[in-house]
Amino acid sequence: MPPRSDFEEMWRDLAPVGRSAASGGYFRQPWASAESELRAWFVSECESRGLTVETDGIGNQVAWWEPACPLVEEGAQRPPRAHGVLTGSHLDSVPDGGAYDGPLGVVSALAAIDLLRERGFEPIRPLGVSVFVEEEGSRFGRACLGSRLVTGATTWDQARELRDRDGVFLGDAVDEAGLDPTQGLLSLDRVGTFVELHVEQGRDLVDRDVAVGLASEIWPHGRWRFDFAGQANHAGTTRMEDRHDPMLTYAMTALAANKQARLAGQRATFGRIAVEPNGTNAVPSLVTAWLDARGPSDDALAEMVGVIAKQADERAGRDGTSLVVTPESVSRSVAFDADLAARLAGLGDWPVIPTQAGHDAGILSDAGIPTAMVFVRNPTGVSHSPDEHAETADCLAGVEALADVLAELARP
Ligand code: HGY
Ligand code: MN
Ligand code: MN
Ligand code: MN
Repeated sequence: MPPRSDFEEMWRDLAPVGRSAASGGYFRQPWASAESELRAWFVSECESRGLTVETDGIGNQVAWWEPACPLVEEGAQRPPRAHGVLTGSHLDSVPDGGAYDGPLGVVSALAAIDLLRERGFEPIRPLGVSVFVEEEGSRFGRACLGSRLVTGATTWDQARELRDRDGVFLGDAVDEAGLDPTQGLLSLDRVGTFVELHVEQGRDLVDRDVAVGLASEIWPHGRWRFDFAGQANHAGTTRMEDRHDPMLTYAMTALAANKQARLAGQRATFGRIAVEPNGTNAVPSLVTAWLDARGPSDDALAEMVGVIAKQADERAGRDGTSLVVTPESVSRSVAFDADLAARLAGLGDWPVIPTQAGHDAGILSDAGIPTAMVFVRNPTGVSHSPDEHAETADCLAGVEALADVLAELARP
């Protein structure tokens, strides 16, 4: 098998597929037409390497490079079950997101396999490349939905009732994408270790002036739905003192959240805001907003969100509005396997740094699979934006590092 095309050619092939027709930015919406093109892109890249792709009932994908002479331990009849090494990331994005968050991990995994083959590497453990769907939770609001379903952290019965902003049920969206959930989900039985390469979403590596790093932990983070209800009314004839305006309660809550996050050295962001009725000359009756909050420990995060919700409730009391807060997809802190991180960091003397971004790697780690993350320098640290970027030289350094990590994990 001749070495496949290089990283840059794959990157050029992928970009137009991921670019959304509407916004021109990167919005790869799970279970929409563009995403089936992404699934087809992944299949073609794998098959051109002689790797057979398995696509599960909701669109998660995995392709394995099977060893010619598999590792069979002393006295055993067959290789141990969980002895495969899996690497990969996601191809979906936030609305108008960046090109690197997700796709860099998938393209680098394929390029790392090319590189290992060029080096004449022969795996004695299966080496897999994976793509999990709906990692961003941009469509159905549940982050890492694909990997949560595969590990059982979320069940299909819980997930199928999720609805997107157009009211489409997840079950229907999956059907419309031509997928069949009854055929089951990817099995991780053979996965001994998982490694996700990702563009850094922050400035730690650029501040250290290094191209590659490993992850020590993922901050706890989550999403809380805030429903502010008031009284719809006329924007002109209703005196200010007679209003019960949920937009005011929301605005004061957003202010309070920003203040609390600054005071606590944490993160708090309101997004995905829906206003009903969303007119210019009507006081709305309902404002729904999702709080994305993140902190250095589970307790600190819970305490900050508690203060924000309490202050929001007090504000609602003053505004004559009401508030319901619903926690959604809260992820506890993830501490990656420290010995594994130290062993892999030693391969290139790479720093081991925390991240405040959630990843499928966190979900697999929570499921008990030894997991590591390789970060590639982001010169500005900007992410979840078309300005997200990584220099090609750093991306290629990431591919080299990932190849070294996979070789280290795949040896006896
Ligand atoms: O939102 C996150 O933390 C990640 O980028 N999915
Ligand atoms: Mn090509
Ligand atoms: Mn992201
Ligand atoms: Mn990501």
